[in-house]
Amino acid sequence: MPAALPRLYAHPFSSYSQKALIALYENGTAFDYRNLEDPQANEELTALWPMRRFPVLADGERTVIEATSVIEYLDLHHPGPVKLIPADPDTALQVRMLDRFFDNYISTPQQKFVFDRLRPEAERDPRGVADAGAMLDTAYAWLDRHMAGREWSAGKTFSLADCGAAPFLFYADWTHRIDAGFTHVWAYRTRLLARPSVKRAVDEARPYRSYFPLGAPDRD
Ligand SMILES: N[C@@H](CCC(=O)N[C@@H](CS)C(=O)NCC(=O)O)C(=O)O
Repeated sequence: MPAALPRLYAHPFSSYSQKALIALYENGTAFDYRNLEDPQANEELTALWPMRRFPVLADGERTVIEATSVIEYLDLHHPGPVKLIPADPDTALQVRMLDRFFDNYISTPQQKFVFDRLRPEAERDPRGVADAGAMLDTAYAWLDRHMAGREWSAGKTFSLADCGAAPFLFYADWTHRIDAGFTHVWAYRTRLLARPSVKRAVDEARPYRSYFPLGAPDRD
């Protein structure tokens, strides 16, 4: 009997899900998409990971939480032609560092805006949202300098770091606009969106744009 495919618990509109999906699409990895639109998939997710944050990958006896770890796991156990974690240890270190940058300083403040909007008005945190906006501005400015002369965010090839950068910069601009003066960030965001794996993830998420709590703009 052929081995069961790894199962990815994910939602097409979720940025962290897209991060893992882009890695799967890059390598054409076969997987069972447990789309969280399905209540049954939600029940399975709760049983696997009580935190209920997604994506989660289940592969045989293994459960892998956290999008970064999902991509590291795929690289190790289901490798394909595209090496998302470079073989050279020092380049891999740079990739992991940039991956942390995109999670902590682009996605985390972006999610602050979204989670805050989902709260009842009386429980909102305007100071926290203002701080998140300031963090995004600092992160955009740092990234603009970092991306000068680069095609991808770490090393010379598309990597784990770019898998996260794509959805995070996509939604970050919807949430708290990237200043037009940050030309290197804009060129990078455009390059990411032209990548077939990213384009596919963005297209699959289109039917769910009404879910964006801040109101999806009519672009991208
Ligand atoms: N640290 C997690 C974050 C995952 C995350 O925040 N996922 C969001 C969707 S983009 C989620 O699970 N939202 C549901 C919730 O917060 O209950 C990772 O890297 O995978």
